[in-house]
Amino acid sequence: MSFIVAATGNQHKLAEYAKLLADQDVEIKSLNDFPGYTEPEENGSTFEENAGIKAASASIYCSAPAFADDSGLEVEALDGRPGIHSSRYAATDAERIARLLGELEGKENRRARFVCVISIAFNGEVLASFEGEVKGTILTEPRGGNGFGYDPIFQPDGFDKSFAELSQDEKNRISHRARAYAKALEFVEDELSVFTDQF
Ligand code: ITT
Repeated sequence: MSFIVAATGNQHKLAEYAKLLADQDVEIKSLNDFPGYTEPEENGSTFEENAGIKAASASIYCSAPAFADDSGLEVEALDGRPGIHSSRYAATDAERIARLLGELEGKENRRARFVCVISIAFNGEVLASFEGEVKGTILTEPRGGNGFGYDPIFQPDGFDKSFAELSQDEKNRISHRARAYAKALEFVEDELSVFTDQF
């Protein structure tokens, strides 16, 4: 296998993957290397379905093995919302955070988890999917300027800082994405070539 495509239009995710993959013997390309790609509609009803849709579509367009992640924040007191709708919850990160904090107002239970499912595909077929999670609590107001999305209001268990107060390296040690990635990496290194021999 000569390279793998990180199929995400989210530059923050891409930056996290670039860091995670830096030490590995796997060349990573991004969708920026394949101009003209139109992202597919994420019309699945689970993280896994949506990750598979994104990875399969990119693997066809790029004629290469591709991985994608679908991720989001599940809040207990909101019956798991925003979940797979995390990126569509409002127009901007600030508005998404404001909406979530508003919906949690007056609720005692602030438990939540970030979930990430990474799917790996080739020739339009999903070969494997891997899930990672990190549990924590939702803060009452945003803290910190690093990261993206809901990071400023999520405090992982065992830390007294929000995800946005951690450095990228610290977040990459414990995040849902890093945990899914660690499982996916084993597959990429040990088994992907079985499927991509002709690549
Ligand atoms: P791609 O589909 O192109 O990868 P996206 O941002 O639309 O980019 P998702 O559909 O997987 O990705 O939506 C994930 C959303 O969940 C993301 O936009 C954030 O709002 C939130 N999210 C996921 N991982 C996060 C993280 O590590 N930190 C903060 N928010 C995160």
